[in-house]
Parts: sequence; C-alpha cells; structure tokens
Amino acid sequence: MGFRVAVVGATGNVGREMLNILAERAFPADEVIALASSRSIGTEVSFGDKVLKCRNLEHHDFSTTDICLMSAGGEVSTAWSPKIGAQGCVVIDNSSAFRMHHDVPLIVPEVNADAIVGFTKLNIIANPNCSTAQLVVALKPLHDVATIKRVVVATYQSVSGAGKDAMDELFAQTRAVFVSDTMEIKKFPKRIAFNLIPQIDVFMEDGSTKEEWKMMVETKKILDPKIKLTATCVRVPVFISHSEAVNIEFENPISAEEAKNILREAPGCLLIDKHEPGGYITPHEATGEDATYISRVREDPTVENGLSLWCVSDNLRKGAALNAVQIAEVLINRKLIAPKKLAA
Ligand code: 11C
Repeated sequence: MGFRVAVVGATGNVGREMLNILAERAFPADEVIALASSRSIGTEVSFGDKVLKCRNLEHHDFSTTDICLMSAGGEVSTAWSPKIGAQGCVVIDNSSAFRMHHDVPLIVPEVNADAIVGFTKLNIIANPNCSTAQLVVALKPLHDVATIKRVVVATYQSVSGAGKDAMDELFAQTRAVFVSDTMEIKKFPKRIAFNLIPQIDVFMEDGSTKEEWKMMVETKKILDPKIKLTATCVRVPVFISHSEAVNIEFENPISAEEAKNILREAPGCLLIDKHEPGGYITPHEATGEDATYISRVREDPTVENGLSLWCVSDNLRKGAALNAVQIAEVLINRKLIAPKKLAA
C-alpha cells in the first residue's frame, strides 16, 4: 500500500516542481492530490504524464492523507499546518512560518536527517530557505573535517525565489527595454531587468534584511549554533538558480585540494572546478538539476585557515521542492510514518 500525498499551493512555482519531483522519483504514492486556494480550483497541473485538477484546500479531509507538502506561503501555513498536523497528516512546510519553532525540525537530509525525529509533537517539518539549503549542503562536509568558525556569504538570487509574478516581471521589463515600452515595477522595489537589487525580503532593525537573517539563524539551527555567519543577499536578473560567493574561516587547517577531495565525495554536492575559462558552474547550467554545484574552491590567504568557493543550485529544486520530497523519503525510509489504513 502506498501513501496519500497532498501538495498545497500546487499552482505555484514550487508546488509544480514538487509534483514533477514526486513523479520523477517514483515516490511511493497511491494518490497525489493537488490543492490550492478557491481561486485556483479546477486549474490543471501536470503530474508525470497525468493531469491533476486542483481541489479546494478548505474542503480536503487531511485525516485520510499521510503527507502534505505545503508551499502556499507563510500565512496559509500558519493557518493550516497545525490543523493538518493535528489530523495525523505530516506537513512538510516550505514557508518560514515554523522554521525556528522549538518543536519543528528544520531539515536538509544530507546535513541533519537525524533531527527529523523531533516532528511528532506538531507533525510539522520545516524546509529551509532556498539560499540556506544549498549553502549548508556545501558547508557540512567541510565543517565535519575542519570545523567552521565563520562564514561570509554574498548571494546572487534568481527572481523565481520571489514567485511566478516576479519571473513575469523580469520578462516584461526585459521586453520593455528592447521594444522601448513603458516599464512597470510591481513586485520588486526597483527595476530588476539589466539591474540587481541588494534587498531580499524586509529590513530588520539592525539594517540587515530578513533573507540575510534567515541564512544566519537557519544555518545555526541546521548545522551548528556556534557558526558565525554574515550574509549580503542580492536579487539578480536570472530566472532560476541561486548562486553564492562563500568565504569560510575554519578552526583547523584545510587546503583547497583537501576541500575539493571532500566535496567530490559529499552527498548532494557536485564539484566542477577547472582553472580555465568556463571551468565552473553558472545558474543557467544548474537549472533543472538536483545537485548543489561547487566551483572556484581556493585558499584565502588573508585569514588563518580560510577558503573561498562558489556555490550554485536550482532554488526551486534543492532550495525547495526536492528538499521537501527528500524529507518525505527520509520519513518513509526510516519507517517514521506508514500509510493510513482507510475504512473500505
Ligand atoms: C527568495 N529565498 O529568493 C527567497 C524565497 O523563506 O522560503 C524563499 C523565502 C523563504 O526570494
């Protein structure tokens, strides 16, 4: 008997990718149900070679569902995830609503799969922010060997992180430049076409942005609370895949060559690092792929035990949908859930 899986927010960028990934990985589901808000009822979404019609989230009986992949934003998650969890359906939530909650594990399977056991109180497991997920996949194997003290990261984040409307805005603005049309700015604080914007999410009191804060607190929760991290998060005119320039200071010595050998073998990582033009990964190549790509690994002689590297991953996949499905796979592989027996 297989599982019953609901995808909430099935018409969004991440919801659609969740359905793709469930199908690609032949997830052991007897039924996959696409759920959305009332305005998207009946909208058709692809699931492998099938087409699913979105049903109304409000009318779904979660007591007959085993796993809910939730990607409908923080407000919907705050309202729905605890109710769904209370009906015995495990919620894997892609929003930031519960990430820092004491009783909610925040999981990247390659990094802290063992922490998943903490989900049973609320039946909610959180998926991290996309920019955090790829970063911790790259940091974890290095931390295990040389102990990270401090990370300085600058991100180059694609517009798909801000949703489908944001992708449409980049497209429309780019077109407007070429045909000399009026340019509309709606989703981003400034024009994004042929530009970049050093603000993702709202400002915090200390002048950092919430995206930068999330990278710091989520890395601590997933990897190690002792790691110090400072981030500068920047939106760039790229449709999909986030890139990160990462500088790391370690407790113990580690050479670039050692780091490369470790990253070559590390789960979820793919090293592409040739010292020649094009011998590194770009967001265009990472799109549609599952790996966290690492390039440009080099020693930083300006600090003791320092390394710099370049890290790129598909933010809709490892940064969101893939990580959520991998969490569901951990639940199943570790026998932490079993399909509910439904009345005949
Ligand atoms: C972005 N990282 O690129 C954001 C999107 O906390 O899940 C994901 C926000 C989050 O805009």
